[in-house]
Amino acid sequence: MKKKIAFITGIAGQDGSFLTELLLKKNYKVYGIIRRNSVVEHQRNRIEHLSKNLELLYGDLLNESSLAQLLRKIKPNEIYNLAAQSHVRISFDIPEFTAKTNALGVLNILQAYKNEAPSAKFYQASSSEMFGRSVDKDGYQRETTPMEPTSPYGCSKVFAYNLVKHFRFAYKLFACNGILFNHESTRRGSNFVTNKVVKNSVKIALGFQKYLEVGNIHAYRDWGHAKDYVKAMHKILNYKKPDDWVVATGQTRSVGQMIDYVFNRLNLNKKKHLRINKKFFRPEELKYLKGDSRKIRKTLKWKPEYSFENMLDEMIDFWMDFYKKNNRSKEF
Ligand code: G4F
Repeated sequence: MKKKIAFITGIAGQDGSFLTELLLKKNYKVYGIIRRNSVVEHQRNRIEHLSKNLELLYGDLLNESSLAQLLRKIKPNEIYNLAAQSHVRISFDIPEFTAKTNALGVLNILQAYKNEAPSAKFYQASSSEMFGRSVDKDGYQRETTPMEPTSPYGCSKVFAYNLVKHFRFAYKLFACNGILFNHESTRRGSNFVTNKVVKNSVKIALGFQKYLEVGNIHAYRDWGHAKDYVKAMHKILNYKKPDDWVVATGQTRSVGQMIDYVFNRLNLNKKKHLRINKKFFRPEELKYLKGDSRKIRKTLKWKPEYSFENMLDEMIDFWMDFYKKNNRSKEF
């Protein structure tokens, strides 16, 4: 049987690397684009253990002609657009770059898709950050919840989300949005709150440092595991019709509660080791996220396998093992 071909932007990130593993297991041929970077190794550390049936190419969402050329050559069956400036707080510092990449970049890849590979299926990494201030009366966000973004990142994602729907209806393309709530793992960048808390707490427990410094501990998030969430991406493109789907655990916890769990597991005292630093606050905070994922659970039979605790345990054990084996200066 002919191998299915997938094209992934953002392949070197947390989600791109887990999705590539999943698709390679399913016998896909995977192509991914990476941007030029002066230190090549930094871009590949999440995917360097994968090689057979994986091809990395240079490309950029801001360069439409290169995207068109690649899609013409590769002829993918499935396109996963995971590339983004994905850090919400940093989007306040570089709003223009964020908007160019996350909004106009999506326009570029949609144009290339429409013109060069219209029979492919297209997945857009949409985000629960799009909901912003908006929560339904029952305390959940779902596919029908209005969007009131609270950051340049959220605004850029709303633009892209709407473009995807527009291309679906205007040009009859199989273009879908996965509205993913926060999803974490040991591969999460260290400046996102879960991995930051876990790594720094482990270092405190091992005596390498004294404090964990964070921002707003009163914000609530619905945290799942990235490995579960990439399975949802694949299911979304393999359903009979294109649609938009919320992917979430349906449970919410504050940043403070997440820190409590990690500190308790490592026997750390908050009074002694936790510091609040204003520099990690955002000009406007998204205060509360809790996703209703009944639609994808019922229709696509998706459900998360990891619990919040299993996920944090995996991260704690991983970094404990890592820092015990390695000198702490050798990070990745
Ligand atoms: O881990 P975070 O930076 O993730 P955030 O902002 O919720 O965004 C993530 O999830 C979105 C889905 O909803 C994605 F679209 C997006 O790309 C990204 O993956 O922050 C989580 C919460 C925030 O309320 C933040 O204010 O943690 C709070 N926080 C408190 N102290 C901190 C810190 N966040 C970070 N990054 N660093 C801190 O020291």
